[in-house]
Formats: sequence, structure tokens, C-alpha cells
Amino acid sequence: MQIDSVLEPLIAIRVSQYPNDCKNEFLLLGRSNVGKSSFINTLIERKNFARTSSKPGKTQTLNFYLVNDKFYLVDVPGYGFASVSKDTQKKFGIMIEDYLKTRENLRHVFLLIDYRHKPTEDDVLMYNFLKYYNLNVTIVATKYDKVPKNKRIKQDKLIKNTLDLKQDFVPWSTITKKGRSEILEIISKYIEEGDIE
Ligand SMILES: Nc1nc2c(ncn2[C@@H]2O[C@H](COP(=O)(O)OP(=O)(O)OP(=O)(O)O)[C@@H](O)[C@H]2O)c(=O)[nH]1
Ligand SMILES: [Mg+2]
Repeated sequence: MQIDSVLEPLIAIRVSQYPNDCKNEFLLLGRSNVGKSSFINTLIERKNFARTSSKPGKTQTLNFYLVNDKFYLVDVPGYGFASVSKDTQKKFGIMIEDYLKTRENLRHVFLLIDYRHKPTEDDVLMYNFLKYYNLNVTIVATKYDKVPKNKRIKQDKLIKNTLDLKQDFVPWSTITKKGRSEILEIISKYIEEGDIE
């Protein structure tokens, strides 16, 4: 798949503000600072189109990016960062839960985890929650470029064991663009299968 166009995001907090043109949606989930917004930029090959920051808590709303006039990438606030206040984290949590509970055009979830670390308790909870609700999930391990080659086998195992993963995850890097073509293929597959227009 080729990316031909991306529109400025439609921004929503409440369900009533979501786009209503019934296109397929792909949701990005993950800890704050894991690289959700960067993932969008790499995928669409636009620098800082989705706003990113080295400080956690950058994305504060649901942002719907319409790609190729065909599907939405949905960027959301991250979870689980102590420097983001409890009240704010709760608000973010409700925003995401509302989306997950109501969104019929959600086709697939990309759950991002940080390749450098053991998945956190929140990561495990989120993954189990998604599986429980029978959502299609791909695990994407970001910041792959930051782990030296000789540590990768150990890291692969740690991630698979901690999440009790039965499938492979996609190693990802915004620096080398590793994983990009694989993710585009996954999106294409779901669009072909699940056209809801
Ligand atoms: N080296 C490297 N840095 C990355 C990668 N992905 C993201 N980053 C960096 O990680 C930081 C956080 O990225 P964001 O995309 O803003 O993270 P986010 O998940 O959207 O964070 P919130 O909006 O706070 O939830 C930025 O400084 C990015 O440049 C990657 O694959 N490799
Ligand atoms: Mg973000």
C-alpha cells in the first residue's frame, strides 16, 4: 500500500465528536512515551505531523487521521506514566474505554510496547483486556534501534513470556523504519476483508 494523502486530524474527547463517515479504524494503544504518535509519522512518512515529545503526556485527545480517504489511524493518550496526574490518567482511561466499548468500525489494534524493557503491568492488563473483548491485536515493539543485536534474543523471550504471546510481535523503529512495510500489509489485509462502506 502507498500513502497518498493524510488529513489534519479530527479531534475528539466524547463519542459524539467521533467521525461519522463509517470508515475502517486502526487504533494505537500503549504507554505514554512509547511512540504512538511517532508511529503515525513513520507510517505516513511525514515528520512531526502527529505531534510527539520526549516528555510523556503529549497526546491528550483522541486524534483521527484520515489516510487515503479510506481509513483512520486513531492516536490516543498513553497510559501509565507517574508524571501524569492521577486525575488526568483517569480522564484518559475513560476516553479510551468509551472508544473501545462503542466503536463498531474499529478493525484492528496496534498495541505498542517498548522493546527495551519488560512489558509493564499496565501493558499486560491492556493486552489481556483486548483479548478478552476479542479485538484483533498486533503487538508492536518500538525503539528496536536502541537495543544492541546481542541483547535481542533475550529481549524477544522476555516480551513473549511476559505477555504470554502466542503470535509474533512486530519489531519497530522510527529511525530505520523497520516494521513499516509489515504494518502497511496488516492494514491492507483488514481493509480488504472488512470493508464497511
Ligand atoms: N530511537 C527511537 N525513538 C523513538 C521511537 N519511537 C518513538 N521514539 C521517541 O520517543 C519519544 C516519545 O514519542 P511519542 O511518539 O511522542 O510517544 P507517544 O506514545 O505518542 O506519547 P504520549 O502522547 O505521551 O502518549 C519521542 O522522543 C520519540 O522521538 C523509535 O522507534 N526509536
Ligand atoms: Mg502521542
